[in-house]
Amino acid sequence: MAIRASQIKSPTNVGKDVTIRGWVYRLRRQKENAFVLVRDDRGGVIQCVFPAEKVSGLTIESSVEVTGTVSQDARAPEGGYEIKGKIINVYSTAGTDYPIGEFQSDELLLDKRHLTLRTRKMIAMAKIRATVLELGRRWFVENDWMEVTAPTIVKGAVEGGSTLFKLNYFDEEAYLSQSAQLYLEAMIFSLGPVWSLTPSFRAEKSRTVRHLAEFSHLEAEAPWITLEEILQVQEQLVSYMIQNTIKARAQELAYLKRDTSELKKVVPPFERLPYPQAIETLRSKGFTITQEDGGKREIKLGDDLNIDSERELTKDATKPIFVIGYPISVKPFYVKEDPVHRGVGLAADMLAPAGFGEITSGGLREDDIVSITDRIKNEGLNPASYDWYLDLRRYGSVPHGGFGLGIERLMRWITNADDIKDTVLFPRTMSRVAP
Ligand code: NSS
Repeated sequence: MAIRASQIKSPTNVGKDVTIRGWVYRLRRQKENAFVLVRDDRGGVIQCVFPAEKVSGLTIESSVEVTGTVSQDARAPEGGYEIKGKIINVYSTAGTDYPIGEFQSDELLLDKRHLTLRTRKMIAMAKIRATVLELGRRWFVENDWMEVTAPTIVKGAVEGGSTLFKLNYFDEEAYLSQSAQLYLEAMIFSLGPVWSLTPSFRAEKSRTVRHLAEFSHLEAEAPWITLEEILQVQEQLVSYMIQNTIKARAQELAYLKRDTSELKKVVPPFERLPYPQAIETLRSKGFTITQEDGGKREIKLGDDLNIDSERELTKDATKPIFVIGYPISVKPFYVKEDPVHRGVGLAADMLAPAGFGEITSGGLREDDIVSITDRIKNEGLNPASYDWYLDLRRYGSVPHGGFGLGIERLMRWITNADDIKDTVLFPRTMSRVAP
């Protein structure tokens, strides 16, 4: 039976015959011998040595099955083991024009993403991503949150109309979901604390290193929860995901040259920074924002935070910071207004340290039928489209809340990736919907 490279590299295998299946990753021919690096189906690589004439027609990325004897040789790359090849079966000889080599433009790598997935960088990313997702699920399971699935074809906006993707749904107008939140809100009445991992879609018209048109959205919602409890869930969840990822994926993070010593510090509690204090800090640093007419002015109370202000607030932080109590004017219709401090939203965003920016957003939901109907109208949305959602306020409304976490935003921070596109296998952006 074929085994993987990592299973082969052990002193106990020396002298034994093994079979490995994979793809030709590198090929170096010398006069007598050829050194064939085979990559197995989980990205492990081992050198196989053959008499040169035995592999004369072999090409990079051909699929092969190699049988041979394991030997230890300090000169062998990838850990000092190699296979002295006896038999090579070629499943399929790859064309000699395999487009991915050592030096390619980022654009070409994205155009050929289906092949770029075979690079070590993408294999490392994919493994870290799988671990991050596994840990997110595990945290919720261990803490008694129930997994649910919400639809991604919907009738209404959650996060504003401007980023909605329209869809012709059997001649009816529908949209791709921006967030599962409204559906999770419906579920808490009979299922208690729930969570979901679904794709969310945003027609983001700006090209940035932290926006995708389709992203993996981890969302949670619970009845009778306080804002402080929502923050605690988030800091525990994020710390758990990070601490266990850096343990489980130390090798892959090292490959990506991610120094994890900073990430080791990410443990609860995270700082809670009241929004007015955040603005005050920015003002004390003379922070300005660009107005619509291109002019600059000093940031003031009432302004939303953008990536630049988030970077300024977190540049010296080692842990994420929660900014709490944003003005409701900059937050969506569903955010609950503080009954004591009018105009203040009972909502918080988690900002990752060192300028990675917002990775979660959440808070309490407006649970009063009159207030939420007004807020829907004020946002220019049609309450009729939200009638089912308003039922949740008509029949046994409860204080409740939750949050959403962008998996790729978290991944970008964990892996220190320059661009969010690096954290997803097939990225979707304003300028890219293929492959
Ligand atoms: O728009 S959010 O800030 N909030 C919501 O969608 C809530 N309805 C979630 C909830 O409470 N259930 O998005 C939440 C997070 C945000 O903090 C980012 O981490 C991520 O989703 N996000 C994105 N990631 C990548 N690309 C884009 N375009 C994007 N938009 C949001």
